[in-house]
Amino acid sequence: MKSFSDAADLALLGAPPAYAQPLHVGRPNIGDRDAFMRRMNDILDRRWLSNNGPMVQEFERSLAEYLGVKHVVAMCNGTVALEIAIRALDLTGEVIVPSYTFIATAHALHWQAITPVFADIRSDTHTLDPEAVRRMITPRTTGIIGVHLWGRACDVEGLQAVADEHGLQLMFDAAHAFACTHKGTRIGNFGRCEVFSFHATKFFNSFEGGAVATNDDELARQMRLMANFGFQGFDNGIYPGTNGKMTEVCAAMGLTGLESLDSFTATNRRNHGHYASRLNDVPGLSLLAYDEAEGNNFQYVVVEVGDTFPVSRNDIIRVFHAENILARKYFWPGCHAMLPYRSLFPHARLMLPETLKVADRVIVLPTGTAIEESDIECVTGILRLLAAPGTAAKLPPAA
Ligand code: T4K
Repeated sequence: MKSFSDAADLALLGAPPAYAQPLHVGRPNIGDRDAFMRRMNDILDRRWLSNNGPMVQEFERSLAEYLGVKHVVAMCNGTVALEIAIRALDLTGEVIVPSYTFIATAHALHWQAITPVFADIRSDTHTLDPEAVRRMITPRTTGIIGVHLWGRACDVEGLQAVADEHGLQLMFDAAHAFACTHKGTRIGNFGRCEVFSFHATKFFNSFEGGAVATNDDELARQMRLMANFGFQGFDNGIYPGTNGKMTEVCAAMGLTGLESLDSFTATNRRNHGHYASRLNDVPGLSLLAYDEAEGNNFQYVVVEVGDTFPVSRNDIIRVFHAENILARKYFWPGCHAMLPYRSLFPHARLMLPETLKVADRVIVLPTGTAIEESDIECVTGILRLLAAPGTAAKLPPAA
C-alpha cells in the first residue's frame, strides 16, 4: 500500500497514484451469492418476473416486519416512490424541502408541477431546521418533506409541530435511513409515510429499488393502485397511475441483502471506528458522529473541513481524485444551485446560509464491505499529510 509521509508522495505532485482502479464511495454490499442464485432459479422456474410476484410480496412482508410498520409498498426506485407518495398525499402548490439533499427530493415535486421551496438546515445536524421551515410557509404550502440525511433522523417532533400548527402534511425522505431509529423506533413509522431507497449505492440494496412505509391503510391502498397504472383488477383502470413496480429479481436481491443486514452494518460501524481513530486528533477536520443510543447503518463517512484546516475542501478532493480515490462532495452545491431551481429561484441562497456553509465543507469517504482497513489507512494518511505543516504550500494551483 502506498504510504504518505511527504508531499512528494502525492500523485498531484507527480508520484504514481495510490490506486490503479478507482476506490469508490457507494460500492455495493452484496449478500450471499448462493442464496441469491437460488432465488433467481426460483424466479425463472416460476416464470413470474414482475407485477406483484411472490418474491416482491415476501420482500414487502419482511420489510414491514423488520420496520414494525403496517404497510410497505415496494417500488422500482426511491425517486418514483417519492413521486407516488407525494401524489397519494395530494400535495399541491408548494412543498417545503431542504436544499441540502440529493436532487431527487426536489425533482419528485417539480416533476409533478409542485414547487419545491427550499428551507435551511441546522449546521450541526445537517437536517431541516423547523424554524426555517416556519419562515417559508405561504398560503400555497401543502406539505413538508423532511430528509433523514446520512441516516440520522431529522427533528421529527419539531417538524410535526410546525405541520400540525399550519395544517400541513408531513412525510420523510428516508432514502439513507433504512435500519436506523429515532428515539428507539425504526424510521419508517414517522409522518404520514416514509420513503426508502434500495439503490445499488445504498448499504442495503435491491440493485434498483425503493419502498414507502406507512401505518395508514388507505394511503397504502392508494399507493399500490398508483404504482400499478391505477388498475383495480383486470381491465379496470380507475386512476391515472404510473408504473412503479419492483421486479422479482430486485426483490430477490433485497431479500438476500436482508439476511446480511447485521454484517453490513457491523462492517460500516467498524470502518467508521477506524476513520474516527485516525482522524480524531487532526485539527480542522471533524468526522460526523452517529448517536450510539440509536440504531444506525453508518453508511456515510462524512468529514467536515473547517476553516482552520490548511487545505480547502475542493483541493482535498483534487488530491484524492489524483490518487484515484473518488471521494464525493455530497450534496454540494445544494438543489437550489442546480437547474432548473437555480434559474427559477435565483435568490434562494439568501435564505440558506447554513446550507451554503455545510455544502462547502463536506467530503464523503469510501466505506462498505468492499473497503479494507488498509484503504482507510491510505485515505486518512492523505488527510494527515495534508494537515502537516508545509504540505499545503507545495500543492499546484487548480487549473
Ligand atoms: N433521496 C435521497 C436523499 C437520496 O440520496 C436518493 C438517492 C434518492 C432520494 C433517490 O433514490 P433512488 O431513486 O436513487 O433509489 C448516487 C445514487 O445513484 C443515488 O441513488 C443516491 N441517492 C445518491 C446519494 O448517490 P450519484 O449521482 O452519486 O451516482 P454515481 O453514479 O456517481 O455513483 C456513486 C458511486 O458509486 C460511484 O463512485 C460509482 C459507485 N457505484 C455505483 C453503482 C451504481 C458502484 O461502485 N457500483 C454500482 O453499481 O447518485
